[in-house]
Amino acid sequence: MRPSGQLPLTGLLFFSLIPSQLCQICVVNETNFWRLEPLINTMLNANYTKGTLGLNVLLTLRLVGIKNQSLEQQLSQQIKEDINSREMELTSGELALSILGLGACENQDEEFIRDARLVSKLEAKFQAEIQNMEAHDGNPLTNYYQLSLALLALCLFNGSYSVTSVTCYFTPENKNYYFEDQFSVDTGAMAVLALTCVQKNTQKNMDMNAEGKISNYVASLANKIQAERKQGLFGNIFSTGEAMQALFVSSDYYKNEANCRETLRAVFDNISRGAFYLPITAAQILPALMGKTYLDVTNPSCGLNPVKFNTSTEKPGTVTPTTAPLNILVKYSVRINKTSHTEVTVRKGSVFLDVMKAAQEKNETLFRFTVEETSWGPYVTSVQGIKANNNDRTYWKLLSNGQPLSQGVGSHVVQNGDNLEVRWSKY
Ligand code: CBY
Repeated sequence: MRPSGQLPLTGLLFFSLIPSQLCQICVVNETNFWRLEPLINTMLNANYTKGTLGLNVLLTLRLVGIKNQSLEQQLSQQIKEDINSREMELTSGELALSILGLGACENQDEEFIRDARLVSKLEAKFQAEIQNMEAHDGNPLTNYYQLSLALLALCLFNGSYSVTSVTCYFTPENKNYYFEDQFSVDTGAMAVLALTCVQKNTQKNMDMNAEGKISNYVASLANKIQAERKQGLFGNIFSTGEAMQALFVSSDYYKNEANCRETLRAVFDNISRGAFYLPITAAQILPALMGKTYLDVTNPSCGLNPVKFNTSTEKPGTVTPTTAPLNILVKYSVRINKTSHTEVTVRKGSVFLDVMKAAQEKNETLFRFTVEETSWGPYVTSVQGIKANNNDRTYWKLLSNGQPLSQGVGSHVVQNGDNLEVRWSKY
């Protein structure tokens, strides 16, 4: 065959190898990079006291190609130490994120993944989640967001999982995709990414039945995500980055440029209002804005073409108020079967947690509570000694003026006259 005759064929082959997702990505162009700088600075200037706090950040730095060797090294070191010292306590999602971050874009940490046998340990944690569902009315040890992260990491890093379990547990009707009948966009998005990876893998084995089911799940979950669209966002601002990733790999939504413009406008608006001041929030939205998805972590082109941003090394300081601090008065209540009310005075600019502390000081019996530190800030684990429990799907729900909050107790700033509530609930 003449060499020239091969050219069109090679070209065809080349184009057929480009993942179809490439045409459907909604990405921030270089002239708008400055709008992303607050996200980068948040990640670069935060204090990472524990390995788990930096999990999403390491993954994003590598995936997006933000070169900062000293931070990368510090985070990877902390994560490894965390794995060595508290391997048994790590949840499935934490271990999955560790593998994704350590293993992203081919680097020396792969050796650690292999030597510490992280993938087989994740297989065991994934199994334990399924066993817990079997023993406790379909409730996993953690949640479906973490189960999806685990499946994604197993799929990308050649772990084993049973396709039958996947088709059985990941049906879009499963209750674990919902919290109090509300579809969880974060959860659905992570499941779409995991199932898309599985779909590509099963294609090799030609199991037509499972393949068909999984592609139906992906399509149905992508529709549910799109049904949660509100002014360009999906769910809320904190689920939008992962929802974008899911839509990149599963739908034509961003083929329409107007859809992309609408999402980016809403996201830029939130960036300028300081919505992403927690490192995890910045880390979860940035990959999508740079046109990346978590499926790219094992892509040979991962981390190539590093991006250059203008970064500052200023620690995000607290804003000094221009006027003297004022006090505000808020109502606070704890609702179990009956409701206990109080009123407390706190400084202007206080967060929900400050109100809870003030109430606790007034009446320890009624308002005592415990929190656990997470990468999202403090999570309320118990009030009046009553503890949230995943096996029963119970939790302490936060509300202000009757509306559920979209931020945790450490972030939500309260206003004068607010009616705040923590309510014993089932999700
Ligand atoms: N990550 C996880 O395991 C968390 C998964 C997640 C879907 C997560 C949101 C999404 C994400 N991107 O990480 C999630 N929340 C879950 C699963 C849960 C449940 C936790 C219990 C379980 N089974 O694991 C539960 C109980 C339903 C839940 N979230 C409760 C709450 C409320 C916490 C109140 C408290 N007791 O402190 C709260 C404040 C809602 C409320 N009004 O009560 C809440 N979650 C919020 C607001 C959020 C968002 C945080 C946004 C922010 N800026 O602080 C969230 C991003 C997140 C974290 N929850 Co939940 C969802 C959103 O608004 N988009 C894996 C791990 C390895 O990191």
